[in-house]
Amino acid sequence: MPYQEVNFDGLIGPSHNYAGLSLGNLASGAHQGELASPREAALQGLEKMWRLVQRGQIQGVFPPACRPDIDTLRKLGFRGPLPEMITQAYQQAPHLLAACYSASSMWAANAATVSASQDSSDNRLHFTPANLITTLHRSIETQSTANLLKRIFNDPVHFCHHPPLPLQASFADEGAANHTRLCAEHSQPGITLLVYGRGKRRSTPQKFPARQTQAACQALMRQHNLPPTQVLLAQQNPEAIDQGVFHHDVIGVGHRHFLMLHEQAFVNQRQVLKQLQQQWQQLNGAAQPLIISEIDQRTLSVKEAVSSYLFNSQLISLSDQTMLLLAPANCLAVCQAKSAIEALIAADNPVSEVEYIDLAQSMNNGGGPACLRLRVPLSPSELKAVHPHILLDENLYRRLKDWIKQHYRDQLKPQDLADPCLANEIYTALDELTDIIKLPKLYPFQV
Ligand code: SUG
Repeated sequence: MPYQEVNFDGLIGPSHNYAGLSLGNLASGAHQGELASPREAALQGLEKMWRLVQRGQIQGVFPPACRPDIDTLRKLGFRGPLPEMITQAYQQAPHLLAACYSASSMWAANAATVSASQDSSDNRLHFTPANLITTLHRSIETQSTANLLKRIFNDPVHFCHHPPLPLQASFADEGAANHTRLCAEHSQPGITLLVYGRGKRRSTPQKFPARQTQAACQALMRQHNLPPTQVLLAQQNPEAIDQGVFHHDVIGVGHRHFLMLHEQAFVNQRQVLKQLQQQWQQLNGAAQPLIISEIDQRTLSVKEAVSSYLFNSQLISLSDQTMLLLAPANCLAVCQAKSAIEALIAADNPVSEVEYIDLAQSMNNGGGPACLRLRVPLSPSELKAVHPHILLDENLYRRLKDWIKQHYRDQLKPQDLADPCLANEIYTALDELTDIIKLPKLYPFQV
């Protein structure tokens, strides 16, 4: 079996709801307070994973983080047995209760930055869990993500786990959503493109936070022992951030020798892409060109890119030279996005096919297909070292589907978080999940 890029998707947790927690993520703000369906959300996410298995991909499942996060509720000063803490939090600070209940670990693209063993000087795969310090609800994912990654990639011969970057604003880090690995083949060394929104330069967004910093990207590059000639740092266009591009993966996606992005993705974009081509040439010679498809503002405005989430599609290798675009169904409702996809398929590039996928529940919180997955490039022996029971096959797919149907509520609104029964329902569900995926004592309530 050759080297491959394996997607690990966050299984959408039973507390999925619309709490409007993410400033600068337009969908999160627009759907605040609406009725969510955790069951539908989890089934949509699972169907996406299963579709990729059916298309010949290896697909992993990350279990959700434990919610509510009792430890954080305690740190915030709520006391007593859990039902009491929940009541106090709901009465005094419902936004804090919502943060402690958020199912945001589903967006696995923000779980960590991952570097391939071919890119690192010690030939191991490197993981740094993202500190996600820009928002409270996401910052509380880091510790459980770090534990989970160590359980799943549990072999020091192949995998190296770093601590999260310092919990300080100048090291704000949102993981792989701002990271693209470009390579001729997965078995070859690649170029690491790291994108930040806040650096030394003056240009910063005016309305919304820049969630990734230049200093964080530099630290990741050092941690992962990446040769500087194979790394390129680029700054996100602050005007795009102010229009809702809170992560780079909302405006660009790359896979192997193909990069697709909006013309307004970066500051000094022409220069960045020139530099990228030079580094690519130095690494790969002329045998395999890097193909860059830049979509201009007239074809698709930044606003339309954000509403359709076209650039949050996944690119999947179908063969050496052809790729599938797994696009959010929202693209069908934005005619400029649909036309851009048709033009992309007709043009001279590896994208040969599109499939649309309905992820409406996650999309309403600003999470498209690419947000839900963490890409891990794995050699055959590295793949063998991965905890096998989270790799999706028909049996696991069916068991997870039944598990979701049995345990998830069909409807959840932010007020329902005050219901003390919800926490117990979730713990019962998660306890059973750890049996299914054979990860005993994963959650704090189990130890
Ligand atoms: O961090 N939404 C997530 C969406 C993350 C998308 N990921 C990538 N682009 N890779 C976020 O903004 C909303 C939760 C709420 O409002 O309830 C939220 O956290």
